[in-house]
Amino acid sequence: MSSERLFGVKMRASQEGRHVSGAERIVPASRVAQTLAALADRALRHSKGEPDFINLKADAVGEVVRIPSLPVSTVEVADAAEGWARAEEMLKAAGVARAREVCGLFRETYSMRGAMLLDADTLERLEPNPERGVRATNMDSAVSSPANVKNHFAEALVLASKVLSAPGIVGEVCMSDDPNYVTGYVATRRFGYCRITKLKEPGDEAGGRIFLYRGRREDVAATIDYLERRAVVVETPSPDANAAPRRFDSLERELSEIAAAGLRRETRMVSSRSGCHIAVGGRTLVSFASNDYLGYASDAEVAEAAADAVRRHGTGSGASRLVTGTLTPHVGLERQIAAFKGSADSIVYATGYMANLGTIAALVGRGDVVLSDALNHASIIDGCRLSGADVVVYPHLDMDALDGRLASCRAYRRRLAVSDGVFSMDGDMLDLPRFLEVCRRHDAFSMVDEAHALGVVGATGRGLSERFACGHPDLMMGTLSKALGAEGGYVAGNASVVEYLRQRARPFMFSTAPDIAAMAGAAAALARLDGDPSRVRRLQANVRTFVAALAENGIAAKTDSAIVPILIGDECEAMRVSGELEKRGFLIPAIRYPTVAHGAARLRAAVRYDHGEEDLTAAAAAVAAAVRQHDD
Ligand code: WAQ
Ligand code: MG
Repeated sequence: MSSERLFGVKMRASQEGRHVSGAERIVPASRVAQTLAALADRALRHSKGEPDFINLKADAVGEVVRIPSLPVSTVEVADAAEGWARAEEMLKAAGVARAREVCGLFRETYSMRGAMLLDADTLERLEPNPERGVRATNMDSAVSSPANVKNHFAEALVLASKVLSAPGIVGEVCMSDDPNYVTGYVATRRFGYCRITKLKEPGDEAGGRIFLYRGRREDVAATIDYLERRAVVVETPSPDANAAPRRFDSLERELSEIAAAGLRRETRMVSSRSGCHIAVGGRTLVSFASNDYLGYASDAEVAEAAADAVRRHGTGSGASRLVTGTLTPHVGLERQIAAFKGSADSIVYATGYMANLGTIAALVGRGDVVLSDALNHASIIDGCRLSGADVVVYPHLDMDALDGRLASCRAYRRRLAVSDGVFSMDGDMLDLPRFLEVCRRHDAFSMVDEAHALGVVGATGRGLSERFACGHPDLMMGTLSKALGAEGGYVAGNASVVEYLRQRARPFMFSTAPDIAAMAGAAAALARLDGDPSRVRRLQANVRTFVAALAENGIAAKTDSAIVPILIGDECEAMRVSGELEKRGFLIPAIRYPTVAHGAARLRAAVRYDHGEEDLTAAAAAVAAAVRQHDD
């Protein structure tokens, strides 16, 4: 715009006192006349009816603030209910904890001409006139558009960009009152302007806006003054603008899409030690969320062994295992694991993830093939990808399919079949004897991940070979972080396999040796498990009690381990049920995509040896109540 004087040109039209249409522009003096004419034309042709009163005016505006337009993204939804669920999720992700209540207040805006101004945290209404609300005016786009037709999207984007640039405003929710316009939006500082394709059904005349404010009460007046009086021109930043960093935009857009799809994850801070009762956000919850099945993560004797090792060896080993990082606790633990698993040797890695990644990528490469169960853990999938070998995914637990695919893989140099022993999100178990028989017949390496089997499966917790009274796979992978309560991963096997991994597994070669406290803690826990399987028996009895209690409450669940999945399906519904359980004092997390398939969201309850019978029966009843609460 030139140095000519600028005018705010406004139109407002009504019929028998009822608001019909309104619009505004900021234009230079030379365009005031034509803009007034175009706005009058627009008022006369509004779909809501013919006005009997048209108010046109043009005021000179003071200094104009130029601001960038909010970034735009779109969420496709099937219906208005889903649209509001997404709106709520997004507000929550942007830091509005009481998003549900905010959306619940929306219908109170229907009768207002302006927007409801809410304190984002206390939900107090801050408009001086609650019947009228607060109106954002004196704004326009830097890009001129025809003034005689309404472009809902362009005008809403200008309004939202101004509103979110106002001091203290953290979000806006909007639904048009045009009965033919069902797309609405949520605008937040964090995610920008997110269009939601359906917030109401066609034909519905209801519409409104909520502005969310966070700040001091004494600054509200200045915010309203900015919204109502400050002249703002919204620019669409050109791609080569060097001012605003554009490289973060695509990240933020993707984050808003994650939130809108109900897939945002939040970390939760636990202030107590691991246990079946944990303190979260000032409350004590009965936890079904930990893999510390046997309670060794907070066992005093185990902790003392770890502390003692740190006192003797220090906090870090200062080098990789192959340089000077191999200390007594590493060697001791590797021997102990081998003895417990009945194998010749074992190798320890810093995490279970690295154990799978490093082992698979070391064992197979280009010219080899790896056959992997469709529901294997992410660390196995990533190891397969990293290896460069051809990857053949066979249907979950389908040993005939594995057999058939191995038969057509004879030409490869090496064949590796890899499966979870206990599947971490389904709790079901591999038929190990069948798996071994198929692998041997095709001379394929067999690898089984016993992360959730060690300490859980078999009369003394030794895993699948004990449970089925059969032989061992070539590579028995497991973790130190679940039933052993520490951190790390291992692979047990014969001398040549383990030696080969020491020479070839890159996470082993190129990481600093695993943490001493974790080695000593795992060793102490393993010694306890080896000496006394009573906790394993209690755990197994608890699982039976819990599954039976669920069944008594009409909830079908089954498991071969301590992981009890309760299938829900829809991601948002799973989140709702889990949230409801938390209100009732039970922490049973919802598991969603990408951990499980889209539409296969579930609750995942992990049973511990120290859950009391009362914890288990009360939790089962709460699950049933929370699931059913939805139906009414
Ligand atoms: N300031 C505050 N609130 C307002 C204003 C304003 N300037 N204008 C309208 N409202 C309130 C009022 O309560 C209306 O009932 C409600 O908002 C909706 O107004 O990306 O057309 O003019 O495609 O119907 C969204 C576009 C269009 C979404 C929104 O709003 C997209 C729209 P309407
Ligand atoms: Mg309204």
